[in-house]
Amino acid sequence: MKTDKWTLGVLLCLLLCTGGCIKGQLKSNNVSQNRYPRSTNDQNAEKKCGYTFLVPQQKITGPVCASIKGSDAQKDQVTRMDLENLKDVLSKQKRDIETLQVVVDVDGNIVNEVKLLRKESRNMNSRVTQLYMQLLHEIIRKRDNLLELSHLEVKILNVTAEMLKMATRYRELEVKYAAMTDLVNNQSVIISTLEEQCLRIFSRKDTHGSPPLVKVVPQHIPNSQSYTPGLLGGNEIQRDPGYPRDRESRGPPPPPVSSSTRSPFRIPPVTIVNDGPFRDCKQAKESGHASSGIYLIKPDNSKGPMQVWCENSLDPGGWAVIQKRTDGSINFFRNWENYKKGFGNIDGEYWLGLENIYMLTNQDNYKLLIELEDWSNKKVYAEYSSIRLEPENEFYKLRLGTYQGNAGDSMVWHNGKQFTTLDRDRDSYTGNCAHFHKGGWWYNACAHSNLNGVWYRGGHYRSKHQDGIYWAEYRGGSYSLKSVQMMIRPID
Ligand SMILES: [Ca+2]
Repeated sequence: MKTDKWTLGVLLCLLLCTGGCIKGQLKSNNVSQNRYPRSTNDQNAEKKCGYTFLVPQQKITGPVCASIKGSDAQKDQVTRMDLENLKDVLSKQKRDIETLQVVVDVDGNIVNEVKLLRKESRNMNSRVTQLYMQLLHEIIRKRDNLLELSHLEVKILNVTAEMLKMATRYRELEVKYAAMTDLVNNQSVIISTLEEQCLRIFSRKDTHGSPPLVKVVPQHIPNSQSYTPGLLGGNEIQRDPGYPRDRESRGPPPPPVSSSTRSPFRIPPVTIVNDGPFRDCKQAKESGHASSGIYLIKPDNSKGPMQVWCENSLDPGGWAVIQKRTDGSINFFRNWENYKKGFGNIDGEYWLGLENIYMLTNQDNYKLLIELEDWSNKKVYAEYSSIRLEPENEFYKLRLGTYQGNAGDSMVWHNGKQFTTLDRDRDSYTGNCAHFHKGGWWYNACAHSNLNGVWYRGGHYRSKHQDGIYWAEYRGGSYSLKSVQMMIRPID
């Protein structure tokens, strides 16, 4: 043992001499284990420590060998181990990284999916918002509709209530009307009685201060007052030999007319002839126009043409209608200017106009035919051999020739009289006859004929004045005719 200790002491001394400070603890039989590498920086070099080994003196008998190669190999061996360890660590970390990469990849996909989902979510949100707005809009609209509907319902209820009130009122009025009708009927009977008494007492006497009345018992009353269509042959006109024959009534008589409102005249289809203007209807007919209708007529010396209804259904045709009443559709209570220029419908009720009649009747010798029909569809006529009007400065004074016909002469009293309207009084009466008789006419004081009066339905009318369409010598002043027609034609 003493020899070994010595050997170790020598070795340590050599190490101190050649390698500096070796930190460590020397163990027996295991010197190379866990040596630290030599420090190379100066700081460590300054901290070199020194050891003093007290080595027992011994007697060296042989050569001493010192080797430092063993420690360098150990150092290299440590480095490789570290590398291996490091490699292991690295490989482990690499695996961890790969694992993490996989995780990251998976997470990336998830992120993308999340992004997509978020985008979809945003789209869905906007869509939901849009739908929500639409829903709100729809709700508002429905609410408005409901409000409107409720308003309408309220209105309907109000109207219904109003209708019920009106219906009740209507029933009340019906009752009142029935009572009034009874009263009127009773009064009519009384008035008729009184009229008859008056006629007997004051026949042909005019009352002072009121418009003169014409006699209501006509001279030319039909043979049978109670008219029966079957007995008298329908609506055929009673004629004398001079009466122009109705071409369409030749042959068997027409069936009795049941409707009292049927037009008394034939209603031809409205023909509008564009030829012309003609001098008059006679010239138009002679030019080949055989149908009745609206023609353009321009008399000599007239300023312009006028429209006239030319009636060709009566022999010999070529009649220019200057006045026509059929249904009360036209108001004839008009002023001077209206009567001067004319008014109404050419294919219905109309007045040709005083100026036009004046122009026509002064270009040639004309005759006048007046056709009358009562409410039993009986037709009569009055024809005058000539007709002419004087100019406006003479207030269209009427110049008539001699009468013939079966209606009675209710115009002779008006011959030589000027025309009177509600605004131009040229009659012989102290008042204005046009006011009392409700139309313009060649009034005397006042009228035996009033063909421009008020169209009353049914014949006998009740009015304060004699203002119906009457021909006194036919049905009297209190009977309003159903239809009348005044026509002129040049004398052949
Ligand atoms: Ca007068």
